[in-house]
Amino acid sequence: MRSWPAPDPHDLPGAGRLPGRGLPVRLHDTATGALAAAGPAAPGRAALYVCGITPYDATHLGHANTYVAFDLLGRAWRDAGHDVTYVQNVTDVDDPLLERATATGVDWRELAAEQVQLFRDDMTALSVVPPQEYLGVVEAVDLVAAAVRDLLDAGAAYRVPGTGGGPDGDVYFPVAADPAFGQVSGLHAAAMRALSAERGGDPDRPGKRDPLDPLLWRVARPGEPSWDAAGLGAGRPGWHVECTAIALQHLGMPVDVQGGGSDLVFPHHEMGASHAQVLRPHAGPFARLYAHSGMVALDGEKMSKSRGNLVLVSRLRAAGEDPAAVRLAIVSQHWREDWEWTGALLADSRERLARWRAAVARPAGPDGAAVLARVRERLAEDLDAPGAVRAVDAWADAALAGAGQDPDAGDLVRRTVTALLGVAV
Ligand code: 5CA
Ligand code: ZN
Repeated sequence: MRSWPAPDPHDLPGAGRLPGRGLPVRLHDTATGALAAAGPAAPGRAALYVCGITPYDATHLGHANTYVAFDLLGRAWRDAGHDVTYVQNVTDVDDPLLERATATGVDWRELAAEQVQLFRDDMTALSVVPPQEYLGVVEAVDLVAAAVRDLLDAGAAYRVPGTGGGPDGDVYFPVAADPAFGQVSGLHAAAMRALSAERGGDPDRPGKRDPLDPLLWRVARPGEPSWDAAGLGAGRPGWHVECTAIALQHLGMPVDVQGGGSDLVFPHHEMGASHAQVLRPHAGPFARLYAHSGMVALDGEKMSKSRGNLVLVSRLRAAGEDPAAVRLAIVSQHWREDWEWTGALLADSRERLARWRAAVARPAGPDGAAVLARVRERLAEDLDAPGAVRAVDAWADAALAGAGQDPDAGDLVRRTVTALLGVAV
């Protein structure tokens, strides 16, 4: 699948475009609950997998928050001298997408194609650096089917009899097959079971060995899309194994960071990691670090497609909003915190952006190198973009008050903010 156009290389870090070099990045790891080094120790290749959208109701501010968060990571890595290999999927076949297509009388392929295009346009507008590999499940069915066959061959998959008139033979993954199961979320069984029911699992389905066992391959049902896969029969992939198969094929194991919103910790990232660890039993954990962004709320509730309380990036753009102000609103929040989208936040960001633009246009200001150093330091410490924003605020206030004699400061701060925060000033 086509991804989206990259920002102008001059607006990105790396390749000596900013003086000096960024610091090694530390991130909060969900699996350990502690800060840890993210990415290679010395400049090298950093492998990032971030779960992509299920293409309907794209792109709301919650989605945007997640992709901007991991874009900050990619930029900090580039600034530290790494080559970033970034892979992202599109869940273009899954129950909620099919349900929405049926409910609205649209072909599911058309719905997905139209929503993915909207997402591409929104990501481009938000200056998000595109993944090198952007893959839909439809394109990856063979890959996923091969992973499911491998699990069956390894004795780490089993078939379940049909229930409620459904066909026999849906394939499930026994969570007991992975000795490290539970390591990503660290949750107890009762919490796992509740989340499984809430987030696409089927803990009450009879015939499973463990209520938590997730679906790997769903045997074809009338009216549902299906693919004929050797050894599996007609059907379609389960959700978690899709991301595992794509990540293993395009990044290998371990990936440096597996990312997504915090609603993916369990079951999605727990199951995805277990699939990979069983498929490659001697390759260590699936990811060296699991990173999860906070949830964005609207009117006191998590922004979600099921609640319908959405603010769409495309609507803001259509209303004439500067995407740089939207991105600044996002980066002024800490990526791991839950936060609330409000009109006041956007208005503040608009005002802040205007102030920054006026400040960098001044003929002189306080030392720009100190701002670059402070922004790098804040980003390296668990992507503290709000700390970086405060540093730029302080500099801009001083510059606008006429302080400082550095004639290069405006240009350096403009390049710092554009390259590291991805906010075009
Ligand atoms: N296709 C799957 C991942 S393989 C999926 O979760 N798609 S999604 O469209 O539902 O979400 C895409 C990304 O946005 C996920 O990382 C999810 O955690 C994140 N996300 C969804 N809602 C919010 C929200 N309200 N706030 C922050 N992030 C969110
Ligand atoms: Zn995923």
